[in-house]
Amino acid sequence: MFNKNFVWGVATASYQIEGGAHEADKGLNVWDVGSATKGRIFEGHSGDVGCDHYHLFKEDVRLMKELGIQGYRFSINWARLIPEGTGKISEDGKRFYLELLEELKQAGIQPWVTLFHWDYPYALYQKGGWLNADSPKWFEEYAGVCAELFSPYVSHFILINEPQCFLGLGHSSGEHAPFLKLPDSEVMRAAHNVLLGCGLAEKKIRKICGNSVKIGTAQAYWPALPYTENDVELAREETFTCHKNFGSVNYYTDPLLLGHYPEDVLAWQKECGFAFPESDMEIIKSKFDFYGLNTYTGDRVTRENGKIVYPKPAPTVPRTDTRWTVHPDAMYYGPKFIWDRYHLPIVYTENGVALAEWKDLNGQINDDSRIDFLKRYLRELSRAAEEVEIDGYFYWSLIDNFEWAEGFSKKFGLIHVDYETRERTLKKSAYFFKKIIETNGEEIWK
Ligand code: PNW
Repeated sequence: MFNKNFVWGVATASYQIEGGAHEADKGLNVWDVGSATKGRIFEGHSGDVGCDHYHLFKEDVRLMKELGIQGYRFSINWARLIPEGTGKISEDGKRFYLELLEELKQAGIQPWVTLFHWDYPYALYQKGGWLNADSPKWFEEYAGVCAELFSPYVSHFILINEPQCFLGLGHSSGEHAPFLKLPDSEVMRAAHNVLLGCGLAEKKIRKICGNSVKIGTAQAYWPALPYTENDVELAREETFTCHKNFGSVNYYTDPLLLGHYPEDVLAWQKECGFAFPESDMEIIKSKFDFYGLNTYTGDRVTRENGKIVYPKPAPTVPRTDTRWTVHPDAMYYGPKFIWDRYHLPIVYTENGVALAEWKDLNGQINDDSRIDFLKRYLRELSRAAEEVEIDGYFYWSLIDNFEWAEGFSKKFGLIHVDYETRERTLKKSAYFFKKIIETNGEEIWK
């Protein structure tokens, strides 16, 4: 059972859907520049036009309304609003987001606004990006502008999306823009600046908005899962172990919410010669209203000869089109581990599935596997909701879109897009999601 104020929503991100990369005085971001670089993105795709949401947002809001969507999570393209990243505000950027927010208001849809979903202003990147000691202040200024301009409309601000990805994939392994492969000590510095930026932004938004908005982040969360009830504690411990990489949630949310880095991260930082003044932790420590989780699956773990191991999933375990396993109990154990550690209401800011699908000869997308995925994952989530507070679920994504390094080849949407005509078509799963919303989740048991 989901609580009676549960929010059923859908999520998107600016670079993945907007297009309009060169409209008006918009500044470039690292993805605009990166995706122009051959060889990095599947078959040379780019988000230059994308779903053309920049021009078609009214239609997209109309479709959301038709589906009964209650919350819409989208992100602001920093360089569309502030072309140089700091300083002058673009009139066109401001107009675009205010029109979108007005449209959502008319449709009765709550806006959940992500400030940073990876499209970092190129002008700031050229000054060192997150490695520059001023970068936390740049982010604070931007957050302040968004709060001043948009807070009359906004119910929730999500400061950042998935530091695990834009630091781990963007600054360490080089798979995502800005395609850097920095030494660990430098990535730690960038991560620390991101955390300082979040701490400053949280305080800035509170100062401007008081309690009129709720604040959180969205974390990429891939929990370790047990095979049996006997392995639950092992899975919990493994979920919060960093293993000298940037992928865990507690690397970021222990500092933000508990006021200190995890022990194993501190040891790793020391080993790499990365240090910071202790007073930074006071800036970083924040008061969030909810804990946003993006979960697609998790990895099963067990112990062999006293050591934690990740056995290869059996070939019978279903895989999605991104090859991720279908492990619905990620939505049961995952939120329980987070609740026990942080005691904050949980919101699923993303969950969804990519399928290899296409319009059939009758012009329909009969994505029964997506419906099955929703049932399986939401059944586990409803089980967790009996034990811990879960306040919302945002399906990723409203619409097929630019899936980063995979270009348009991976389709997560409830809505299909013809990338030549930009025509939208509701998939079968969209109608199923509509019924889920109408019944506050009861539809998943049918
Ligand atoms: C999230 N992983 O990314 C992002 O927030 C979205 O922008 C994206 O489209 C969506 O999930 C689907 O991929 C992730 O491999 C990308 O661990 C990769 C991973 C996790 C999340």
